[in-house]
Amino acid sequence: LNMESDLRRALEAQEFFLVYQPQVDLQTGKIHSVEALIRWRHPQQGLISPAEFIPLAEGNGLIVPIGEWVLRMACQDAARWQAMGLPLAMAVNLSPVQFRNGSLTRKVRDILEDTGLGAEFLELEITETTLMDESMTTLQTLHELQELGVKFSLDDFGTGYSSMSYLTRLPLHNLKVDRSFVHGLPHDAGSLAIIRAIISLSESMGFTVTAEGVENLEQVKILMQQCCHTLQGYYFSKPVAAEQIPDLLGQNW
Ligand code: G
Ligand code: G
Ligand code: MN
Ligand code: NA
Repeated sequence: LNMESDLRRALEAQEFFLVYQPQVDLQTGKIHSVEALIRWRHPQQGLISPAEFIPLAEGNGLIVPIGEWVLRMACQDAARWQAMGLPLAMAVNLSPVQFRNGSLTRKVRDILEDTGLGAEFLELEITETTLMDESMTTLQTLHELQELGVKFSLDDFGTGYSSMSYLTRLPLHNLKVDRSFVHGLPHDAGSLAIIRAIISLSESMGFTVTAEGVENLEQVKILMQQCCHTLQGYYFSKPVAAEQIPDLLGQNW
């Protein structure tokens, strides 16, 4: 039983699929974007979580072709929704390893061209590890992608170790408050203090804020009071198959 060799064949064997989790704009109460999340249906073991196989794929480099497949499928779906008159933005998670590879910009450009999706509808979710990477390739790639017109969202914000100086150096558009802070709401004063600080910081720096892991109405109410821009979590919807997205768009929260 070797997950690594199974992972090598999984792309070709079409064992990966994407699910999409809605992101709700608090001003309108409507879904304005979705986050693409990869799943692996293993022929013997069933569903394997990306928390398990992404680190493995990062270690052996398979994250590069897998990540490219994710981008292509997600952009294809977003372009299809746009053709149906549903102008949803698409958020895609990128691994630091994809930035170090050197061909990311070219791949993103090709995929946008092939699918016809406008760059402004693509939001790349990156982590502090990517921003702290001092390699020339990563820095150059970040700036090339910015030139292309895609947006950057900083994922899991507040859980990294780094200083915050990188926030001024790089072209971010949105901060995603890590779900561990949202989980503390409404009762934990410390979590609330951190969320308020992140929102206040973002306002002064011109970033929007997404709260992830929103699970109940009390959390929604507090995040509204704090003027958080975007909410994501099981309260609104779990990640769903592409076919279910058009129906969810009619919902008004
Ligand atoms: O969807 P789920 O909560 O099981 O995801 C677990 C982790 O896997 C999260 O940290 C998420 O960001 C990551 N993940 C999900 N899909 C992708 C993907 O397509 N690429 C990368 N790099 N990470 C992903
Ligand atoms: O690291 P990243 O933010 O990309 O991870 C997203 C993951 O969070 C997805 O795998 C998704 O399944 C999970 N997730 C989404 N909404 C919720 C939620 O409301 N509560 C919890 N606990 N996890 C969630
Ligand atoms: Mn994410
Ligand atoms: Na996150």
